[in-house]
Formats: sequence, C-alpha cells, structure tokens
Amino acid sequence: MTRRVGRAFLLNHVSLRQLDDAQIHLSAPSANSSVEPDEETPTASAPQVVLVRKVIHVDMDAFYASVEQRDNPSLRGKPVVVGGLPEQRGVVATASYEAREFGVHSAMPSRTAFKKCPHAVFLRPRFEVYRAVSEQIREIFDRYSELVEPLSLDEAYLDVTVNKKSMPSATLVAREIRAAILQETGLTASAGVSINKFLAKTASGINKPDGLYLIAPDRAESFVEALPIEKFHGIGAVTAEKMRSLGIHNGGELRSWSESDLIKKFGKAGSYYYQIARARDDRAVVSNRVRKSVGAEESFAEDLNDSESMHKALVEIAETVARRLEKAGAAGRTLTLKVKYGDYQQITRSRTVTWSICKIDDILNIATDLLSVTEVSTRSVRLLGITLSNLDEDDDSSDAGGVVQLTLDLAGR
Ligand code: DCP
Ligand code: MG
Repeated sequence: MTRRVGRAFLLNHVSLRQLDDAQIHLSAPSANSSVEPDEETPTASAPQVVLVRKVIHVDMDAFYASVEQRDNPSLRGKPVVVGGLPEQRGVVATASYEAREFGVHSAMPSRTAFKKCPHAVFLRPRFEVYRAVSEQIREIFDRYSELVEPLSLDEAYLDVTVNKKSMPSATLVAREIRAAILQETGLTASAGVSINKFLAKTASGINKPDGLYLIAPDRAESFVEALPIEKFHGIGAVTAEKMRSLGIHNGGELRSWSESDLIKKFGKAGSYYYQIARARDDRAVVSNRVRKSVGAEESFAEDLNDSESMHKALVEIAETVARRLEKAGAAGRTLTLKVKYGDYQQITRSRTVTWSICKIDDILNIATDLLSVTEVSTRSVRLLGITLSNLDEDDDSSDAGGVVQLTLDLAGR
C-alpha cells in the first residue's frame, strides 16, 4: 500500500507508510545530486528518499487576440489589438503576435498602440467567449491532475507528479494537453515542464508561441545561471533595472549574493531571489477550488453622508469585484453587502439568486437594492464592501485515492 504525500515524487521504491514526513526531502535536487531525469534509481539498502515534483505551466498564446482570430478568419495573420479602443482612452489587453512586431503590448495605452500600428484591427474584448474557452481548458487540465492552480483565465500550474493517467512523463502530459487544447478549442498554448513552479513558468515562455520547453532536474541550476535577469519570473522591469545597476545581469551573478545582502537591497523579496537563483522553489501547486468568495471593500477617508457618493463608491467596488471574478474565472450565486456605519457598527445584507452573478451591472443592481434596506439614509457610512460567494468553481474535486508513481521520466524519452 502506498499513500499520497502531497504531490511529491518518490525516487526510490519505498513504501510511504514507513516514512515520517520529516524524512521527506522536498526541495529540488541540486546539480551535483545523482538525480537524472530518466533514471530509475535502484533501491538502496538504506533508502534515501528524494522527492521531486513534476510541474507544468500552461499559458495560452495571445489569448484574447487568438480567440478573435479563431472566430473571424479574416483576422488571421493580421495585427489584432484587443482592449479599449484608441478613441476611448483605453488600454491594450493583448495584441496578436503580428501586432507585437510593431511594439504593441498589454497595458499600453490603445492610442500609443494605434500610433505604432495604425493598420491593426482594434477590438473590444468579448469576455463571455474567453471565459467559455477558459472553462474548456480547465476541464482538459482536470483530466490530468487533481492539482490544478489557475492563475488567470488563460494559464495554470499543474502538478502532475501523481497524475490521473498514471503517465510517468510530465513532458508527454504537457504534449497531450497542448494537443487537446488545440483540437478542442482551435487555439494554441505553450507549456513549460520542470521540477517547480518558478522553473515551469519560466520554461513556458521560452518557446512561445505554440511551444514546449523542458528544464530537466540536472539542468536546472545551469539553466538559471545563464538566464538573463529580466527573464526571471517574479523579477519585474524595475527590479531588473536595479539589479543591473548592482552588476547583476544573470542568475549566476544573482547567485553570488548572500541572502542577507539581497534582503538588505530588496526587502522580503530578497529571500525569494536567493532561492530562485539556486533553481529552488518549494511552493506547492494549490488547487484554487478551496476559494470560497471573491470580494472587495473600501474604507473612506471621510464618512459618506449622501446617496450620490455612496452610489459612486459602490460602482467602484462593483467594478473591482467584477474584475476579480473575471480574473478568477468565477461567478457566484450569493452577494453580500457589508456596511460599516460612522459609529463602527457593522452589518451585512445578503441575497442568493438562482443564476451566477459575475457582470458589473448585476453586481451593482443587487448591491444597490441591498443598500436600500440598510439605514444609510439616516446614518453616515465609513466602509462599504461587496462579496460574491457560492462560487461556481466551489470544491467539486473527488479524491480517487493515491497511487505514487515510482519512475521518474521528466523528459519522456
Ligand atoms: N490581459 C489583460 N491585461 C493585461 C495582461 C493580460 O487584460 N495587462 C488579458 C489579455 C490576455 C490574457 O489576459 O490575452 C492573458 O494574458 P497573458 O499575459 O497570458 O498574455 P497573452 O495570452 O495575451 O499572450 P502570451 O502569448 O504572451 O501569453
Ligand atoms: Mg497567455
């Protein structure tokens, strides 16, 4: 009998029942460890247990723009920019790879994008369609692992150490997933395969678009050593610039810094940089099915006394909630309004509906309705909040019981 221990991976043929958690080494093997990607380590007389996770990061290519090109063949091969329209002072949500060649990218003002690429087709996003595709790809991920951690509509981490198909090769799982996504949605995804989240995420960007990249355990450290600092996931443009000014241009140079010096220069993030410079990342892939609610609230510098300012605040909060729901690919059936009066007394009012709420208008309508049954017409308000619960994505995972794979084949050869 074996039992599941997180999604860690046993290299040696050892019954897990014999082990304390304390005996389980969770970090990635170092470059000089004897772990090889394809090696099935023979059972030693005194079993040494090394656990290696197999993590895949999947990320759709130019997601919104690709969906638009899929649904309108005349847009294929052309620069497409999805987001706010240039004449409406909007920003770019994403651009097709054809538009990226002109320097257009996410978060850029659409007007700037228009200047860079005037012949691009500018489109408003169609969130319902993207959400539907997102559900499709998550359903595909769920076929392979119980441990799927979506990061946004178009990307997710999967821990496939123990996977539902009992496939020993994580690379093969990634290949199958990419093929299923293409076949079932008509869209391409890129995937990264490695031993932890940081490496898998970094890997998925390497052969983008429509690419697959493996960082095998024995190559992890040398890969990071040569990696330019701006390519590190988790190191943004500003930090990268600061690092370069300190003479840190790649992983090797980052590695030469002590943890305490990194903390001195970069605060708490310094510890993370210290770890990733060594190709280490012990964060587990956490299924977001445990998420119970999505909400937002706002405390006001000065108490609100009139219905107009309360409505304005409610609109802002509803927008934030709608955006967070969008990001999480979630919708909820129960809306709860929180009101804190000027004297700090706090109340909540909830309504549950039979359909799923995710749109700003619905959130605002119900929240406004609930606000009208409070005492805000006679009392001042210092905080308002809106929460959606009873989420669509609430836990429905089933645990089929654990079987621990006993061969390690990240490369799938
Ligand atoms: N998005 C957005 N605003 C941003 C970034 C992204 O609205 N600032 C949306 C549009 C993207 C989607 O999220 O299509 C996914 O984001 P990604 O960062 O994965 O970007 P893409 O999928 O568009 O391109 P890539 O091929 O680089 O992954
Ligand atoms: Mg993407």
